[in-house]
Amino acid sequence: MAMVNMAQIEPLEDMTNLLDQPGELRRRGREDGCLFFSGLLASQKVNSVRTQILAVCNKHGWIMEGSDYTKGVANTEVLVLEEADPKWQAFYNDLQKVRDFHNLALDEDLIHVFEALFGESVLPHSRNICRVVFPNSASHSTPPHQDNFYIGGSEETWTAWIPCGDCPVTLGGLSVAKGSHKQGNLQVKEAVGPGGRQVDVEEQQVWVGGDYACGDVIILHSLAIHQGRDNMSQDRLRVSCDFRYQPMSHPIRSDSLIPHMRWLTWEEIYRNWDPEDPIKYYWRNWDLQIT
Ligand SMILES: O=C(O)CCC(=O)C(=O)O
Repeated sequence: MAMVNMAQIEPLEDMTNLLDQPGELRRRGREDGCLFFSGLLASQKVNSVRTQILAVCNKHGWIMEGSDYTKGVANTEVLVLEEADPKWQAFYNDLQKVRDFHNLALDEDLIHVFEALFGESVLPHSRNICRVVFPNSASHSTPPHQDNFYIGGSEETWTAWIPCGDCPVTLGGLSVAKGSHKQGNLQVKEAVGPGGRQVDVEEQQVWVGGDYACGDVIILHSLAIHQGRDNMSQDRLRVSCDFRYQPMSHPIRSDSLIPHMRWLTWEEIYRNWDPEDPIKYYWRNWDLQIT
């Protein structure tokens, strides 16, 4: 669905300085349900993942012919919407095999943020998500939702939303309803767009959002309402990742460790990776409470 109206939007406020003050970081996290970190990730690393994702887009004919694929200019003859479309499935299966996409979720600086927030060891879920949003797809933007509906397990699970490349407001990006996690689990109804469900948002809700630069990360509590902004660019693909994290001591629902969409197994995803790659099955020897 097209994004819901956001009457009040506060700009993204950088919380990097709170990483040395975990008490204050947790207080802000508890208060707002989201925290933004400017330039947390090395932009070269994120850009490399972006280039690899766009190479898969190019292979599937989503990039304007004759253009430099790394610019992400969409083939305007194609409009692929997530999930139902078999073209999305074919693309997504290739994408899930990209090793550096999964490796980005395990970035040390990202893990450090969650260690500071949780005050204990971090369990990164392996069900990593990538989204590629076409221009002229506003009717299918990600509707306002809470991740806990999809993830289950611990409510103390947080999502890191990472734009792969600069993501000005015109390209879409993520907006979070500030403090909305305090409302608890909300009633869902059917909606068009990724996930296929939405929650209602109060008219006077204050949102957080704005322009993102490559390397920026916003993290949000599993009950925080958030939505994808419409991609209003003329011709650019919006590329982003969603990775999830929780305290290691909390229970995790088993599907959070299964490849997103369940179209492939880990064996299929790992087939062409280095057999000794340490990020394969990184969670298997950990003592987890899998439910
Ligand atoms: O990137 C988007 O459009 C929304 C991502 C999101 O909300 C999610 O995966 O939970």
